[in-house]
Amino acid sequence: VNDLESVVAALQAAPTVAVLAHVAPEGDAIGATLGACLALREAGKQTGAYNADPLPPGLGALPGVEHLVVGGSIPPTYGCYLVLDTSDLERTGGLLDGRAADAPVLNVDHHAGNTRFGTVNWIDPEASSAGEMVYRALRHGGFPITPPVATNLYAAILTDTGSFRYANTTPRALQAAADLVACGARPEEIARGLYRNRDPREWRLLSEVLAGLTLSPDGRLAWIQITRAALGRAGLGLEAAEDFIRYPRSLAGVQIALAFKEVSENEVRVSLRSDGDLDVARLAGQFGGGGHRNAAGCTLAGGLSAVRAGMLAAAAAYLAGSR
Ligand SMILES: [Mn+2]
Repeated sequence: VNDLESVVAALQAAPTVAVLAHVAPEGDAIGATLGACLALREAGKQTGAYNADPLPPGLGALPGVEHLVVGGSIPPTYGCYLVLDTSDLERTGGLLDGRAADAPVLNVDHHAGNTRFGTVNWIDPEASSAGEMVYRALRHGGFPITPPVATNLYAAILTDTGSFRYANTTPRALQAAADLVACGARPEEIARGLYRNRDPREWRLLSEVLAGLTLSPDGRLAWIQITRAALGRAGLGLEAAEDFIRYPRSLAGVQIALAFKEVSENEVRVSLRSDGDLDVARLAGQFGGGGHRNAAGCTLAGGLSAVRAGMLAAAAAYLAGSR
């Protein structure tokens, strides 16, 4: 019995399943959560979808999003917990704290650094996304893939492959996406929901953030910062800046892009992006974080300028060592 089969068997056996994913969620976390939740519900199970943090813009149109419970805790009535896209227990944001001791935790994730915190652990770093893994589990278990399920899983794959542009755009990812379209996912509608459904305040925040875009003297590092003050002026939360890192990343010659997000006066969340062999998960790991080779993050205690200086020095040292 392999890990995929153990997950499928546990899902088939469980009458009640709580589905959740990591804090500061994006399209993969939420699409995989809702896709799994709706499919299990369709199969006659009592399910619930949970996340510790508010949704970033663009995800409000996903089918079933009205069922998602944000913040708070999960009622202790579930017999099984399906945790998606979450590399370690801490990144559930405490959602598992009230669970019954005998309820299995199914850990389904594609982060290579996953800490295997589950009762069953199915970790596949080759998978493009948690959405692709949920798709494989549903197919393997003969669960129904209705149009709303397909829509969520397609949105998950679309998000984590950068709209089928990143190195994880594998034959398997594309085959899953093709099958999901055959099951009723509508690519044009999903892309419009994710990328063309924006609030003007986001672009006002973006313009302020991009005004501060900075490159290292050698042009290999680029970074932005999202301050509490700028968020306050825009009237938005940090989740609005979730994908701003794409702009420093898109610059010619930039090998590592960073976004410094001021969570509070004394806490900064850092997002990192790279291409090819440059492993920003290792870099984030030096600061207690993790992620994928080309997309990672960490949270540091300290003020914005101190955190930024320390992180940029580490990134420069890493680049110097990899020349
Ligand atoms: Mn993911």
